[in-house]
Amino acid sequence: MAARYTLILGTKEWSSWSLRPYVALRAVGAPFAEDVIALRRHSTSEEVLKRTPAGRVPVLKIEENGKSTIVWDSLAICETLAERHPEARLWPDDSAVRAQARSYAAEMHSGFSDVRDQLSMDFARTLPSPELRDNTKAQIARILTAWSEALGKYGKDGGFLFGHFSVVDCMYAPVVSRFKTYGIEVPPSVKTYMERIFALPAMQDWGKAAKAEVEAGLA
Ligand SMILES: N[C@@H](CCC(=O)N[C@@H](CS)C(=O)NCC(=O)O)C(=O)O
Repeated sequence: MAARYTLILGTKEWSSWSLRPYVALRAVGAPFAEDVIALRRHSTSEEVLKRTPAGRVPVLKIEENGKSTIVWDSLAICETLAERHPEARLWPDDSAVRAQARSYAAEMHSGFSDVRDQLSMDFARTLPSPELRDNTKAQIARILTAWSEALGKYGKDGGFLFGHFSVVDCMYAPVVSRFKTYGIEVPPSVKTYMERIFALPAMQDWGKAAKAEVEAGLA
């Protein structure tokens, strides 16, 4: 019997980390349930801790053969999905290219703290850019260089960072949203890439849900 997946997420308007495995799961095409926890509430940490001792979302619950497993951390979830669904080709086939792709994903996962801090994800909103610190500007420049290089080298066949849609696109999807929200200037090739990401049904659906949260006063 197929595994039952439940993705435990934070408020979609804000939860940049949750967006990554969401777009990965949608790319895999397996059905999944959602359990959305309201962030920035008194109850948030208690609710998250009920589901994972790590105290952070996202979490993927996998129920299979009478057993239930949880996977926490956005990159660990993307890795797990890539391994369980090789047909989705969430990592490039070629091992040297895959090593590059892993480097891009890891660079995002462990870095760009000023971008995260100053340009926090607010998916359905358009906001004025704050006065950017030098570190933030340098990190934006690095992201734009990395994207342009990947698109130039690997993007031709498919238009995503490594051509075919991959974990790297999942890891950077929240940055695509941040750049749009705050009107960050990007070169034309990156603009086209951002439009391609926004056109994904997964991003469209996430956007509708985020807008509904904003309209309901939940975010
Ligand atoms: N490294 C983690 C970071 C996850 C993280 O920081 N999640 C935030 C929400 S986006 C969280 O769970 N916050 C819990 C809280 O605010 O109590 C990952 O990539 O999954």
